[in-house]
Amino acid sequence: MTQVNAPEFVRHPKLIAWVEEIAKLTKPAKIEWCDGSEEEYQRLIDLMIANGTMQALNQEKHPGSYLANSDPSDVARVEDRTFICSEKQEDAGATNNWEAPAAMREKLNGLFDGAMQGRTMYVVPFSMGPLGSHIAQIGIELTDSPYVAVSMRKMARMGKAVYDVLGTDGEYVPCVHTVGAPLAEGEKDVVWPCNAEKYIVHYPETREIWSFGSGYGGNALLGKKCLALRIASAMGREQGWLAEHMLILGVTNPQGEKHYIAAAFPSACGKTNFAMLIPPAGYEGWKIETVGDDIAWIKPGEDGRLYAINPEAGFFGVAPGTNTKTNPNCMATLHKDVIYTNVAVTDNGEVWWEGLSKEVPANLTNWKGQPHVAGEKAAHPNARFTVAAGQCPSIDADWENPAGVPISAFIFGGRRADTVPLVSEAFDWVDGVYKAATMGSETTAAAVGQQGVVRRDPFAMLPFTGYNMADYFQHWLEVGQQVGEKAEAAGNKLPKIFNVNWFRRDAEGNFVWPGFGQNMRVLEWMIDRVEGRANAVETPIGYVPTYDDLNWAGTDFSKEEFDLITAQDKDQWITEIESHTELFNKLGDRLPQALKERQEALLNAVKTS
Ligand code: O2Y
Ligand code: MN
Repeated sequence: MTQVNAPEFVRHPKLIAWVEEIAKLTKPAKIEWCDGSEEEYQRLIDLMIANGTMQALNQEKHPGSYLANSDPSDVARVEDRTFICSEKQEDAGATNNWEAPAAMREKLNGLFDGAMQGRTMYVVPFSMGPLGSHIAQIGIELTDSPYVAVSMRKMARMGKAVYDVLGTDGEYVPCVHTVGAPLAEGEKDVVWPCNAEKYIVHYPETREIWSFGSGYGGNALLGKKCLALRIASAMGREQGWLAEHMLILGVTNPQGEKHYIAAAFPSACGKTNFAMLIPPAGYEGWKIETVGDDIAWIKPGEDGRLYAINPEAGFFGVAPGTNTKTNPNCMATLHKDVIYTNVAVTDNGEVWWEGLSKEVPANLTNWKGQPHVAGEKAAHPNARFTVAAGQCPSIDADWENPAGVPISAFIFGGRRADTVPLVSEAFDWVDGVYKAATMGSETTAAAVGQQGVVRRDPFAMLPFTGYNMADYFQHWLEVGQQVGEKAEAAGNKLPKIFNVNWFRRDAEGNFVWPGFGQNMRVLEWMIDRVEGRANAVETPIGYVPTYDDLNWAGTDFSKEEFDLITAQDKDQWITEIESHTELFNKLGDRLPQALKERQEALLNAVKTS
């Protein structure tokens, strides 16, 4: 059997025994205990360059940056291969794939048996959240992918110091990952090993993660979607906090007043752009600062406010569409030390993707490593960059504050061509929970499957809730109830809840709202609503601004365009609200009564308007 040889900085007998147990099962040729050092990072990068998994980019243009092209079959999260294995099926609920833990363990034991043969098993210690923070959680990922090991170093706090926090008996989430491509003696490796069969498995009750067959993103970097959302959401339910698919940003007005906002948009709907927004002309003196772009852990404070941390240390953002106009802060973040995946590259070693520039460079090699053909995509639509968050020019001074930042408002936003107006404010917490629970959005390339079809994506958490979605709604209602009571006692207020839709289209199919920096106008109105100084009109679906309630300084966006993007069509809304029944029926008896009542009241209000 492969020698485990734990280094002296690992002082946790149970952990060492677990590594031994997994090594016995997966039979790697070698075990490497990662220490998170720069030397180790560079050695793994060089190893991947030598075996063709990575290529160095032009080091003058992209210092410290590298490109990996995945297998064309392994390019996105695989929702239909993602499982929540709770003892009882109803605890996973109708929106999750489920299998009994014992049956799944048997299946995985078969698949993992010898799965790492001929490969090195890396032991990757990481903390989601600032090291040692009471909000942070520690994970140990065992993986046979050096790409995963180096990516984890950017996306989490990874390295030796994690073992200091763990000590001899600290708790950690065990995460086991294999690309599922054992190498026989003397067999030549492929550049992106993976397996056509994939399993992304979560045991929320024992808090374990097992991933087989993919080397890509959320399927393989197990701290992100698997731990920080699916497992953490289940922990949060037990412990009274929230793990959410949300960006966190700070807004400061010219008077120096600062508010933090958490916003949930479904995958690939502009969370990174919104988190790094630059206020447009007319907003001199305003500042947006970034705490996180994808995940928020939110805990009630004693003062009745909700405090949020970003559990991640990096950004794993969508490259296509990112450019100096749509997201200048992101482009500046990418100035060095980036791992790109599935973007195109010029013959000069510079990266390129659709939307980076108008002109397509000549002599481009596409994400499959072939000469680019005009009219085809050069980068994969889900091509990604992996980069340390600390490099972002708009990073907030408190982004690593272990206590978190206080949240003034939540935003929920889907991608909808019609029906849903630019912005509306919920009447109260329950109404906000209803709106978030029934949010619909057109699907994107972030996950494998049909794109552009409207599906219900409650709280933008459909693929990420680690337990029954109906219980998740109930949890949100209870947090609101409990925090609301504390807030009242302390003279604070619950965060307001808003809905947005940046993606409405006109009759010709063009987007009406310019989005990006212009979203600042909506943010200002929200902040003023929080402060009780902005006007709004009551409509059946919530409070909305009139044209005159938004600040149009520096733009010629017309009232006609505003009317188009804020129109509420009665028939569309009746169809919309009635269509929520499909989700509610799916969730069955555990759906909170308050949400059923809210649907009836809303439908009635729209019908009689
Ligand atoms: O994880 C992936 O493979 C791509 S999807 C993704 C990546 C970063 C942030 N969010 C998402 C998402 O699907 O929400
Ligand atoms: Mn996401």
